[in-house]
Amino acid sequence: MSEKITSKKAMELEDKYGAHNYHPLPVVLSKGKGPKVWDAEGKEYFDFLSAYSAVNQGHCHPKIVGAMVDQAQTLTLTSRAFYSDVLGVYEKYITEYFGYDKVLPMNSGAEGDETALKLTRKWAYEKKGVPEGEAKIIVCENNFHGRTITIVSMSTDPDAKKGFGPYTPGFIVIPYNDLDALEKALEDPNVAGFLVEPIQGEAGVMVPDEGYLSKAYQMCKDKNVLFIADEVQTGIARTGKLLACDHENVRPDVLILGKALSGGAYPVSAVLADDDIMLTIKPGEHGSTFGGNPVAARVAVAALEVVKEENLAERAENLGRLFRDEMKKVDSEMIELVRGKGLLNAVVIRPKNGKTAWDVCVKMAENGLLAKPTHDHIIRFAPPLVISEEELMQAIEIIKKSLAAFE
Ligand code: IF1
Repeated sequence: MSEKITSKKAMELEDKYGAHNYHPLPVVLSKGKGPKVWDAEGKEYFDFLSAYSAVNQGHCHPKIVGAMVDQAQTLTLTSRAFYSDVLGVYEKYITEYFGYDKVLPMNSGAEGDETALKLTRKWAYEKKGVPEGEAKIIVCENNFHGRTITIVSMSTDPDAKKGFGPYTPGFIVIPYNDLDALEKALEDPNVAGFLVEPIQGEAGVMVPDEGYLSKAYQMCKDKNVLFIADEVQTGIARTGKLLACDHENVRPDVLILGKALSGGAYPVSAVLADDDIMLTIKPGEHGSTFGGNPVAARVAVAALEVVKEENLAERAENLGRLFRDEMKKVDSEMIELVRGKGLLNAVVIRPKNGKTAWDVCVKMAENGLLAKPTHDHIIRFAPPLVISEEELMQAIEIIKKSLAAFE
């Protein structure tokens, strides 16, 4: 297994033996460090996807890897049938870090969302007094919360949803960034929660109007409805604050984290809430074999410490502003729009001579920068937050040069 293979061979193997549920760019990665990755032939790239914002702390961060290796050599898994001497330490750390009474540890982002949905339903029956089986949760059009049956049931994306029914009932879908629609949906007394991404990632980095989150939060409060923030992608310094909700001083009732909670080292997700909500779930009612395992616990503490020690939120805020300013100055007919917050940005591409966002991404890869198109015409630019200003400027030169190739 240690023998190195060529990029060509690696792609052939994935194509032949792996399910065809992805269509990757033709780049085979074999090493990463900080904001950079290298392919099997040793070609160097800036990583402007960061595994969809999981690698905010940079690839193979020594502190995170150090914690992981140390714990892996000591104790990896106990199951939750027993206590471990690191889980409680992590739980104290993360709850104080984000300011909640309790945390429920899971592994993937989708599991975090599922946990939040179950928690919200349980709270509705036990605390709000919604009749059993009648709870509804409001979600937004073009949401992305993962891939489980229930989560695709809330989806409005045909690729994610079609062919996977029958679907889980109990959701009300409203347009994103539409407070009137929210107000109307909140009239239903059986509504238990409003699940929202503070910035819609998969939809193409859709930033809502200023005030949307704070007003939505207040409207939920007025109706005794839980405000549930999916910060799996936006959270942990990516948008220039610790949480994207912090931009509007909103404290979600239920907070979902994933991805960068491990710095990309390990699947770690979490749901945070106060006792009144979290304690409605009792022993035996929810959990997972790996959730909160010792390696995950150590990795998450290290990943969160790195965010503070290296001022990643502030870096994202400043470098993000620089990125958007520089991109707005680029003279290319193919740039229709630049938007985003912190280092979660998107450029909307105007196709030219049949060349689309995909072609631009292929060209950028040739020139040493990796990014991924979403929805045909949008390119997401989200480098690790540890990227230096000098490196960011180098990366911007690559983007300019790549766009110029289509002029
Ligand atoms: C894939 C998108 C990003 C998420 C939010 C929960 C999850 C995600 C807000 C689920 C996951 C991923 C999954 C990844 C692609 C990616 C993605 F393009 F599909 F939408 F990031 F923008 N909530 N997003 O963004 O987390 O279960 O995957 O750990 O390949 O599906 P997960």
